[in-house]
Amino acid sequence: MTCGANNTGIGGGFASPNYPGNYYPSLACEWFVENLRGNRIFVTFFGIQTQDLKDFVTVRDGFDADSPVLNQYSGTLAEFNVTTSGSKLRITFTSDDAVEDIGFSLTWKAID
Ligand SMILES: [Ca+2]
Repeated sequence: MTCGANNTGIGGGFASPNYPGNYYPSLACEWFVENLRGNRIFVTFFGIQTQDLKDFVTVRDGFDADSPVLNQYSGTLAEFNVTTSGSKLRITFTSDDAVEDIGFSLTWKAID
């Protein structure tokens, strides 16, 4: 199942499919976030819960599939923040074919 969205502007939010219910198996989601004024992007993850070492949230510092990985997350994490170095962000969420959890929810905003 594909999912995800393009996000532009000064702020917003999104979550894994079906949040706060469990996400679905075999996901390949891609969210793109861009601040068109060129400001950096500050992201707040309200925790992450995925099947450890099977289902991953990957945050890239740019739009490309090979943009530098800021971090890759799996398992259970408490709330935390991530800040980009530029004005573009790509977040990928992938799940394998069994065992789901609630996934993640986040907000983002442009910062000076
Ligand atoms: Ca899984």
